[in-house]
Amino acid sequence: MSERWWADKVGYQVYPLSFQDSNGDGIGDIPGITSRLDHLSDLGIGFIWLSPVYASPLADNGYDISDYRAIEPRFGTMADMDRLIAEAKARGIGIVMDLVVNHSSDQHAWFRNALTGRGAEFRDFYVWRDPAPGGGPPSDLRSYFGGPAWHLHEATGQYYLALFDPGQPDLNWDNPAMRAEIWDMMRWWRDRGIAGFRMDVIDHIGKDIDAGILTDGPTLHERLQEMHREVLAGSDLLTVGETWSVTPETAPLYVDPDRDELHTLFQFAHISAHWDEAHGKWKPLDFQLPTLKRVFQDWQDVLAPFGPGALFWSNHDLPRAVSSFGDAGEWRVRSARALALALHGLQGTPYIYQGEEAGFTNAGFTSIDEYRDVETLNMHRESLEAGMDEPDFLRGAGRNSRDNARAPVAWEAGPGHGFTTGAPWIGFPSNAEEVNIAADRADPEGVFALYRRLVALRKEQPVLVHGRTRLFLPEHPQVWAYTRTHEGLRLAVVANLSSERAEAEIDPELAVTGAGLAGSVEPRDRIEAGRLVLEPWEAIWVLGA
Ligand code: TEU
Ligand code: CA
Repeated sequence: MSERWWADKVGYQVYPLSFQDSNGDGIGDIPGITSRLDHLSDLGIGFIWLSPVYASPLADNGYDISDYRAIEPRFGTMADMDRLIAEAKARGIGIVMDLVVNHSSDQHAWFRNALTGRGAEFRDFYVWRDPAPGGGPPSDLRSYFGGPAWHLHEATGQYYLALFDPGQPDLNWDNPAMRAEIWDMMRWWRDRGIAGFRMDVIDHIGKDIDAGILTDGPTLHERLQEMHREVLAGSDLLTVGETWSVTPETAPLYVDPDRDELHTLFQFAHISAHWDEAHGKWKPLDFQLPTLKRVFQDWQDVLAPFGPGALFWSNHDLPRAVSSFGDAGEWRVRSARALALALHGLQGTPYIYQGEEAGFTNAGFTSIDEYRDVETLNMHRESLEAGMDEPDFLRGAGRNSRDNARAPVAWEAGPGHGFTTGAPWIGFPSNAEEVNIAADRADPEGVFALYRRLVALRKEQPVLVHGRTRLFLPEHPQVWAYTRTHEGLRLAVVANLSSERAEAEIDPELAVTGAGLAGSVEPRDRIEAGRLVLEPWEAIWVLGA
């Protein structure tokens, strides 16, 4: 198989609402993104994953689309979008669009038509069911955002399905006319010159709702193969599916190239491993490094035969990397650097979430009034109704609410932080005066400087693209150590992911002498067998034979 264009590239996620405002309304927009392309080009990234900018009432910040072929006016115009694609391309940066097709908005023309009667032209584009025999919803299925997943439409006497917000009715993937519309829309975007699709909750499109099967349903892979035939075949579009449900057993079904489905996946095992079984992310568990290492290594092994997987610490649904996995206080900069070294040494395509390249922390919100996220606000209401007390909920939200990473990017110190000249739609992180892009970029030992180096190294060193990953010291509670080997070269990655000094016994097969490619503290050019002492959050990359 010939090498894919993204094999040695790093991706960068832009969350448009919070990246850069260009007109003072407090909402990030497309001209704002275009105006910041030089920052991304300095970083060296190969593509942007752009969270949704389509027409939308923004009930779920754009993951509720009312017109797939229009741009939300609050984000700009189609001409702005074309200009972003062209200006990015001129800098060697592709635009990967977010494809949100498990559901549309309830303001989409299809759904509005569907409401006009049981026989309406687009009625069957959505999932309708009669009430249960004794009345009430067809099942007791709950929405991911809280509350029931079935919503009664009184005028037509049936319930529609919405697995997320009631404003996000699920599309009916069993309807071939609906699928034909989606393929057509995807071809339309493909032909505008985009670089790929990130596919929102794509593991849900084969659901069998009457059997209670939401993910990995009976028709999922058939549908993905149809999508490949209809849209992707013959193109060099990058496809990455968001699949919370994927397991090591089911992953090959999506990414085995012989099956013609997707190139790669976002899987979340390293995230959900730290959530409480019953309360999920609202009661986060303490971070356990041995668990994290095992999960990452398993996925390295699973995906190695199929091409690069996706690597990430954070995204717009998750807290900030340094707040979850690092030390957001005393060791903020150094721990952000160590986390970058630990992740970017792995096999796969790293994704940087906006602001991560400057070591941004969680938002630091302390009152429910500061939150905007529909999931957080619903869970707040439900948790309090269920007897949780307010401070307890706010503690969980402070760690894991989606708004932690949705606070606007602070580009500089001072009012508006270079993000807006107006009032931002959600508050800045509480430390934005000190923690911002300009302050970090001014520091040659800052987070950005290291990210830029790691992005460049991926293009220079084939071992980073092709090397097989081998884990050492799996039970060590502080140190993550692995090697990547390729054509007689060995890259050793050794990272102390803790705020205390660490000691480790280095195996001869982990030891290496050669070039110190990068480090979070002083670079070292060798790792000797025997006892090694690492400073807090010290991480090193050493390349040798
Ligand atoms: O997220 C999928 C999803 O399941 C999330 O709601 C996730 O469970 C949660 O955020 C983690 O607690 C995707 C998008 O990334 C998210 O922003 C959307 O809200 C969601 O789909 C619906 O489109
Ligand atoms: Ca704006």
